[in-house]
Amino acid sequence: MNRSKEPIMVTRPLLPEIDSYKDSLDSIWESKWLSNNGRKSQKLEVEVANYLGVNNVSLFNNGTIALLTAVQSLRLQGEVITTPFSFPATTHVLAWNGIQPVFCDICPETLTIDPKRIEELITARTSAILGVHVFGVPCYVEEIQKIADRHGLRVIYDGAHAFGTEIDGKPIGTFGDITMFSFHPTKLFHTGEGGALTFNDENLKDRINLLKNFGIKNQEEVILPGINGKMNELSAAMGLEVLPLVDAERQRRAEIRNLYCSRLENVPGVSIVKMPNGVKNSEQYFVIRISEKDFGSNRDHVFELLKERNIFPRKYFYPLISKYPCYSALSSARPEALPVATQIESEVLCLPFYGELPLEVISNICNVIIAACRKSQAGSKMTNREKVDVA
Ligand code: T4K
Repeated sequence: MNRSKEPIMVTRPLLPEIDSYKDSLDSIWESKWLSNNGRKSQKLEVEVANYLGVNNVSLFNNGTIALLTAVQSLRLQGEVITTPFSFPATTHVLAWNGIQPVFCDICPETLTIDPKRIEELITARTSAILGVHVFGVPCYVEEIQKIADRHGLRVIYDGAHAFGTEIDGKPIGTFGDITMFSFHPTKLFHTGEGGALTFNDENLKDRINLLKNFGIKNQEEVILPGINGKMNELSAAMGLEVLPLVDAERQRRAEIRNLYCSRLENVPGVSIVKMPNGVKNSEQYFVIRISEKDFGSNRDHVFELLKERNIFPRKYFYPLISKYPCYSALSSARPEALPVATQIESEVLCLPFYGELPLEVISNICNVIIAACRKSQAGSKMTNREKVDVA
């Protein structure tokens, strides 16, 4: 098993050579320009737009403030239909904008918001749909857009995990009104902390850029109640160093994913969260579900077994957002209204997934899971008498 003292985490940041980063810091020192739309962030904005294949990008200091600003920029109000299966930020940005989240169940295959359940949740107060391309798996973007068009709603996507995802060759950041990307160190592409919005409507650019800079139009006019969402130059410098490393990291992660898949594919009770046909994988997470009935024991058991071996997978996204005390009283938060999400939250497990991991470690993780399944199944086939004898 994992004999190294070094813990195996769910992810590790992709880091450039330190000397190369130091060189870019030198140029920041020389310029004495650390923030407020500096040269490095201007350059990164262009490079991110090229990588993501989008026309408009606005960089931010983190993904949460970017999403908060996206909601502001579209002047959303009332209610927004969203998924409970995500990171807290997705729903919190609605609450911070004085909007009531309305939770919609998810699809068992993609774990994204279920378009078949959206329309029944629309009321006169609904202003938008906020979907999450969770683990980089795209939402059903066509169906969602049709619903939005039928009811005059806006569409925002939380694409925190979807850097580089494409659907049939079409970049993920081109769907809906606005897409948010997170550049946190746990993300494939990162800027230390950071994020971005992408959008098709050129007219949104001024409003978004004003909102992320306190609403300052010029030294004499402040025209919107903005926030400080700007990316600083040290983060932008990190981004410029990390971006050229992303494709090789994706390739390496694809190798790791293939090994996980080949070892775990036929383990009873284990299902792998996969990209639908035609989708380019962002390689952000490797996610399995463990069905207790077929596996013989549950997700938490596997989590503990790995932890004992100094391996730390994560139960993203457990608990559901709808179970947080700040949202659980909402009628859409009732577990009966969210049967699929409620089932998934008890099954899901994100396994360690980053390029530096040796394939031997991946194999060892699979061995632990396979052995747990065999042992649990043997145990569940024993009579009670035999179980007492074994104990
Ligand atoms: N929407 C979605 C769907 C998201 O997943 C997120 C963030 C957001 C919105 C908001 O975007 P940001 O505002 O964050 O840009 C981590 C990240 O902090 C968070 O960004 C991410 N999602 C979430 C899925 O994962 P935690 O609470 O699990 O972080 P933490 O500190 O436990 O780190 C996880 C593992 O990563 C550690 O076990 C080790 C490794 N790690 C982490 C950091 C910070 C490192 O190796 N180095 C590091 O510097 O939330």
